[in-house]
Amino acid sequence: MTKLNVPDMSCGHCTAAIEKAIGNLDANAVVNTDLETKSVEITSSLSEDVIIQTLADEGYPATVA
Ligand SMILES: [Cu+2]
Repeated sequence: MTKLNVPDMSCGHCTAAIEKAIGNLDANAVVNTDLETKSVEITSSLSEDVIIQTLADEGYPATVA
């Protein structure tokens, strides 16, 4: 499980975009977003580096929590 801080995640559109981007790469990924803490927990076969790069490409820079 990878836990990330995603400070620019601010609404349902953001969480949907993040879930979709990860889901496009790993259909079996489990993505739990939390707007209150601006954090995302991802359980996936994707590497942490790939996940962070994917979120950055979507416009959501992320750091490991
Ligand atoms: Cu948003």
